[in-house]
Amino acid sequence: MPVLYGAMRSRATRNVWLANEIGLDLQVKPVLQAYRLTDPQAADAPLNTLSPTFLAISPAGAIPVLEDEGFVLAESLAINLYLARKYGGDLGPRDALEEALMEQWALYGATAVESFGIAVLYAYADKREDTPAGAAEIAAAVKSLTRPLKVIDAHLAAHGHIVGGRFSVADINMAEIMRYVSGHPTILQDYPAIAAWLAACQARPAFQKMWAARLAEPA
Ligand SMILES: N[C@@H](CCC(=O)N[C@@H](CS)C(=O)NCC(=O)O)C(=O)O
Repeated sequence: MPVLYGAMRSRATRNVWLANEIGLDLQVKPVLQAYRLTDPQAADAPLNTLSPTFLAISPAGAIPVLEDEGFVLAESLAINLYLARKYGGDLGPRDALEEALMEQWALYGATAVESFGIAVLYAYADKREDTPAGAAEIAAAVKSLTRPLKVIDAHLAAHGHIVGGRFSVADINMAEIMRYVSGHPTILQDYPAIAAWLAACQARPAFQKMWAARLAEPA
């Protein structure tokens, strides 16, 4: 059985969502982000991203990490592409062209969208949106997001899904990145195709099951 080292309040959610879609028995072994603990290096600290035993598996000290039949893989989007190819049937690519497109969109989401989405999410989550620094941070992130969100909105308006005209791992990867962006209360009003697609993705039972598990984990 594949094992995922991670926490539900981390990018592991995208892997758990995919596993739920497939019906894959993915065992989640709890590893917390070190910053969530008062003393991550205390002898009785739970397994965390600074624990030597975790660093032996993942030198980058980041979650999630997958272990499958002795094969170790980091990077949440790469993990999803791997799981979809190996276990996901039609959720994965049907051919080399779809595979390339799924990689293209995952990389686009990771490089053009994710960090700005996270900046927005944290500014609101930390209630800094009305401070001068917080407002400036949000404005800068929204500006950087304008071009990629236009591209993705037009793509979804034309095709309905990220790749292949069907729901796939490419939608899960982009939807989880877009979830961070949607931490901004109004930004998606300007991108109606993204808003409709994201709502449909998040209405899926496999997302709802993942989300319930995420909410059940203490912040
Ligand atoms: N690009 C990586 C990012 C991994 C990452 O930064 N994970 C965060 C949690 S979502 C983490 O483990 N942070 C470790 C820490 O801050 O100690 C991925 O997608 O897996």
